[in-house]
Amino acid sequence: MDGPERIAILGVPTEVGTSEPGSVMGPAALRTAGLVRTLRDLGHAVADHGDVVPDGPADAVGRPAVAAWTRALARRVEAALYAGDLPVVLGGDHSLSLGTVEGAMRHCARTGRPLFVLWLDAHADFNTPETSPSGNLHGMPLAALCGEPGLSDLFADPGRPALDPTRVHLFGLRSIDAGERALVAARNVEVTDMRHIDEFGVVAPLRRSLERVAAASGHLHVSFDIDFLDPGLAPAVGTTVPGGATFREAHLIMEMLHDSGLVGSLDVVELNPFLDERGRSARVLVELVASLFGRRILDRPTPPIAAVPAP
Ligand code: B3U
Ligand code: MN
Ligand code: MN
Repeated sequence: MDGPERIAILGVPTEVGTSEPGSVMGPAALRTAGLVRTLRDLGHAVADHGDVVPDGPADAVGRPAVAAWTRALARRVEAALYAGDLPVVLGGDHSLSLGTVEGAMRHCARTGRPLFVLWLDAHADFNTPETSPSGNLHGMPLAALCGEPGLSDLFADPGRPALDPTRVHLFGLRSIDAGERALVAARNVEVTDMRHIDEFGVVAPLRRSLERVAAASGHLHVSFDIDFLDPGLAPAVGTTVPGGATFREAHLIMEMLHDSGLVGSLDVVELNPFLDERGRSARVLVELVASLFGRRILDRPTPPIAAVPAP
């Protein structure tokens, strides 16, 4: 991401993956909070493509409904990437990432670039129908994408290649179910949990990850679940988990992502405006997305570790 970007905004007003109603209003709230204007003011060419329409009967529920969104969104994301745009997908619950990532994977298959996924989230979203305590599909997208059995009906192409779990980085984890803990370990998913962030900060683990993507000339997809943030900062979320990222931590992550130039697609998910306080959470998200797209305090990137003054 050097200089102005062509950004394609895609709204995905879905809440079929969760039992808490309200995230269907997420795209509208992010637009109301000024997301499009803010990105334009930073000099980017922003096209708001409106809301995606699910590919199937309007009254679908459960897994067929999730699959209908996945099919429609995967096509739109693939087309945006093919056109040279950077898709910014506004959710909607986290099951929509099935579509963003399937679309990005198709694009990567064409370009030959490996896909890496940075999953900013309080949760692992690595449940399967067997391990899930809730049955909610927004707790399963990563397991599905990484090819765990029993979830292939959620994709446009049930025979699609799986996402390599060793190229997935869970960042900000602080709530994980027993079954998904075992799966995440067995599949060698990279994990930076909140304890690690408390002990060592966000810079070292993120930098290591970004260096790996850069060395492989990879496409980095960032999936930003609002519950990555502390609920005191962003209360508009159905499944709040205390002890999340501060504004300063999240802000630095966004600045480092921008400076890396590696981000090829972005989801902003799980904003539930019905639970917000006077638009506070939506505004925080817009601020953070602005930092990811180049808003900075002074014109200086994070220095290399060697240049950081010794304590
Ligand atoms: N792990 C739990 C809770 C959860 C996952 N993602 C969200 N909540 N947002 C589950 O239901 O799978
Ligand atoms: Mn999530
Ligand atoms: Mn979450």
